[in-house]
Amino acid sequence: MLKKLLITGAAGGLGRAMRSRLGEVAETLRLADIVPVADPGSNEEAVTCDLADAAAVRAMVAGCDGIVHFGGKSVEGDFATILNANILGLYNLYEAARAEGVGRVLFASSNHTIGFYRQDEWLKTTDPMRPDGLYGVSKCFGEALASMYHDKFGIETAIVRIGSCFEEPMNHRMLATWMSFDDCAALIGCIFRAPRLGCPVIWGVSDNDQKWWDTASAAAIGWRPKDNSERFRAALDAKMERPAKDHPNAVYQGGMFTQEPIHGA
Ligand code: NAI
Ligand code: 15L
Repeated sequence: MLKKLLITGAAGGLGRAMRSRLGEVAETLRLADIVPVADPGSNEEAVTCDLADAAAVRAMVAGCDGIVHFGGKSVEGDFATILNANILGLYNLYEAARAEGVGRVLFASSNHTIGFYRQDEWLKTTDPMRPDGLYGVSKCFGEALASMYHDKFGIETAIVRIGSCFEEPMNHRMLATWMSFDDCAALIGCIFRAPRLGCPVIWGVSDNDQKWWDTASAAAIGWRPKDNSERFRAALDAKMERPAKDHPNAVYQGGMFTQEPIHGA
């Protein structure tokens, strides 16, 4: 069990969902975000911190023995925002981890590192990246940064390419990309309990009937996702039309992100 686990982006969707599920991973959770984190409990500390502020990030990391990095811009946006939150912010985080001797990180990467692959393609973690926008490119940078800090300084990172981690899939594409909150929490437990981690890329996806990604690298650390999006299919069919076969949500793994403009250009 960790003494103190830092969760960045703790006020966001995943941070809020994971808070109550990580009691067996760490004695204390340090919950950090650029916006105030609500209602810290007796085993929680709340920290307000902009990832772009190197000194504040160093203070946020000090005293922690693991990091779950959810913080940053989580969808497509203008380059200045992505640059500060996801590129400078991640550099600041790894420099702080190095200075403070934190040895293990979960980096929340994304399926948007490979979003321009088509949905009839089966991917391994070793296939070349095909980002679908500036957000995806920032996650490609993050994966490369994590790899460098592992090779140069021995900091271990689980690079988790999350599909769609929400309460339930919100459209037909997400039947293939969905990861349940419980599977995500179990994955975090496996990452911080593994005797040796290294720097694997792991597809963050549940055991869905429909999927596009080879999850073997997750099995190596003992993660066996249990949920399956199939139970939501009938309700989705009743709620919305399936996308036409030439619609981006039916063609590309990254769905509509492939159609986003370059914001602010
Ligand atoms: P979210 O947008 O709900 O949460 C991100 C949090 O980061 C927010 O609370 C925001 O205030 C904080 N943040 C933004 N800029 C910041 C900065 N400069 N300094 C400090 N904090 C900052 O996103 P969500 O859904 O919780 O995702 C968490 C992470 O997982 C993100 O990095 C996202 O890219 C990644 N991810 C999530 C997926 C999902 O389906 N939920 C899918 C793929 C990746
Ligand atoms: C992501 O990377 C986003 O953070 C999340 O909000 C979803 O859009 C997800 O990908 C997805 O592709 O469904």
